[in-house]
Amino acid sequence: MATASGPARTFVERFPSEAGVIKANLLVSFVALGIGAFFGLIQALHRTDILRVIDSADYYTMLTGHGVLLAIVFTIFFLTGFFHWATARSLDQPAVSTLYSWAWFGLMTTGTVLATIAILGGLVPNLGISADVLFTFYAPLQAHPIFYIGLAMFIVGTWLAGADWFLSYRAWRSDNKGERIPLQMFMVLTTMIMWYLATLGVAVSVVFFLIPWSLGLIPSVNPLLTRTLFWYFGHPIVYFWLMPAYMMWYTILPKLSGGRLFSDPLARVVFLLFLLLSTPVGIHHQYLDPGIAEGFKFIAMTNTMFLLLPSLLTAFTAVASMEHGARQRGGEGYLRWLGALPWRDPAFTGMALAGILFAAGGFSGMINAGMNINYLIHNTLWVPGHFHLTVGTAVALTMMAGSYWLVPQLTGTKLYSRPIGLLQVIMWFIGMVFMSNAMHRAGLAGIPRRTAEPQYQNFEFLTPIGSIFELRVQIALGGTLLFLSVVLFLFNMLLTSLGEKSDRPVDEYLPEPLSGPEGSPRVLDNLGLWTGIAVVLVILAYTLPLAGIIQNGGGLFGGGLPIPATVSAGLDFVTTLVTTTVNTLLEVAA
Ligand code: HEM
Ligand SMILES: [Cu+2]
Repeated sequence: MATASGPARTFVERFPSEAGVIKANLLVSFVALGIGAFFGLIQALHRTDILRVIDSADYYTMLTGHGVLLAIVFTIFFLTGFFHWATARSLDQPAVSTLYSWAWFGLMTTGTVLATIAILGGLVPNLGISADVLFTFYAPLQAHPIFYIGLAMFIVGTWLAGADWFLSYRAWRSDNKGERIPLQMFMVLTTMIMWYLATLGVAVSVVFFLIPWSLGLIPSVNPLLTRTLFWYFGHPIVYFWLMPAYMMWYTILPKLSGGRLFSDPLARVVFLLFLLLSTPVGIHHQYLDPGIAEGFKFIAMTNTMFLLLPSLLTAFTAVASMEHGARQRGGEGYLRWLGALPWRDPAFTGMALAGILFAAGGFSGMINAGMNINYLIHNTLWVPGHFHLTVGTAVALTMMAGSYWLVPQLTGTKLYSRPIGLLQVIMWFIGMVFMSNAMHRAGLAGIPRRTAEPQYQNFEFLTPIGSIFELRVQIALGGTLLFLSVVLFLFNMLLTSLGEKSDRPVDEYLPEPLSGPEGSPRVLDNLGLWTGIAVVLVILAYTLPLAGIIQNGGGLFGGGLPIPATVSAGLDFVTTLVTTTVNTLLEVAA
């Protein structure tokens, strides 16, 4: 880590080639944000029947574009840019090969362009290309092969990006034997290990089932299998979104507040818990799926509740670090210190507001996670209400806020306008309070998600308080504010990057934590060990459900196609192995 006496030069001066790669990643991310937000506005106005500019038949095309461009492209390109920055910065060393960095960026971008062409092709019926499969893309919905191929390229690109950071780490390690892994690097590495583990599921689904099926090489797939493989990846991707945001809350927010991170070892423990617990919980998205035994759903629920722990630890640490900062700035009292925080700084305020809405999202998430109350809100508008607070705000708003501090380091120019930045983050907060609160309430009234026409003939939705019309207006109003907020953000970023060079565009220095890694057990840095445990947990959580889905659900390819003998024998072997191990463990424990 750079120290107070350390290099005063800006990031772009020290690492010009890395800065180039990072800027390219952020550019793709922000373009996706702009297009995705525009689609979001169209949807919000359409399904509330306030303004209709598209045909209802095109709604799924928009919704797929919105989900893919925002939840996959915007977030992940931001992550790859941000992690590239964090790796170079925290190791204080350039990447091993700039050409290699451009190669993974190129692969990810090409994949994204292919998938986007497939999606937008849906708007031009004569083209014969479409991908109206939503961002969850499991069967039985089917897309044009170039959608899946693009997706596969994108994912392989992220794997190569991860390898870039591991190689940097290895180079650093050979010069720094025995030292603790710098905190940001530690966060990058644990996140990527989780990602490698999680993307295996989706890679198998895309390469072995969806691509051959969309090319007509196999006549059918087992829909429940592709769903399960999707959700095997679909829950951990939530942490792939959240980890960069957490990294900002742990390593940047304390500095913006005027203080220092409360505890470095606690941050490490949190990231390790995410590595261990993110993957063996995906079945909690499938509480209503027939074909998965209730017992497995119950196990997924229990694991999910454990997963709350690291998020609560994060909330505690973030608030403690902010309080420390406020007291450094002269804040006093039980709560009066809040007034001493730098509320005029859009980077700080955006992150703080994102944290507040994240807490609300955490509460609605607990409802989703409970196996029985989930039935109440399953597939209703409650669910988008929930995740616009989490990925749509905790992550998206933190990323935008972080950009106000990060981008000047890459362009060497000052932020174009702090007041516009401040207005932007506040607008996002207000817009989201309207949209998400109304979506939650609409969900409780039973209004379904994922439809252009959320009304049934001869049936009226009822709300205990307020009216359905009022909810529709709130969703439309909130959506409009959110869209305008994105416009302001992009405008500010564009003018920042076109601005004049400055010697010191932003204060880049990150202070050391109050409690450093020295006193913490070294086993925390033993990534091999933690990876091993994570793999075991995944095997325990998934072998039996997957075996059941394949053997009782019409085979690997559905439609009663025979399971290849080798696969079947392998499955039998692993199933027996897991059952015997679990039984032995239970006997030993009893
Ligand atoms: C301009 C701001 C935004 C607006 C107006 C907006 C609006 C909407 C609306 C109305 C829906 C529900 C559609 C339906 O179920 O019929 C939706 C779904 C969704 N939104 Fe947003 N949203 C915005 C920003 C975001 C952001 C920043 C993210 C993530 C980073 C996001 C991710 C999603 C996802 C994943 C879905 C679900 C798509 C599906 O069901 O397949 N949205 N959005
Ligand atoms: Cu989940």
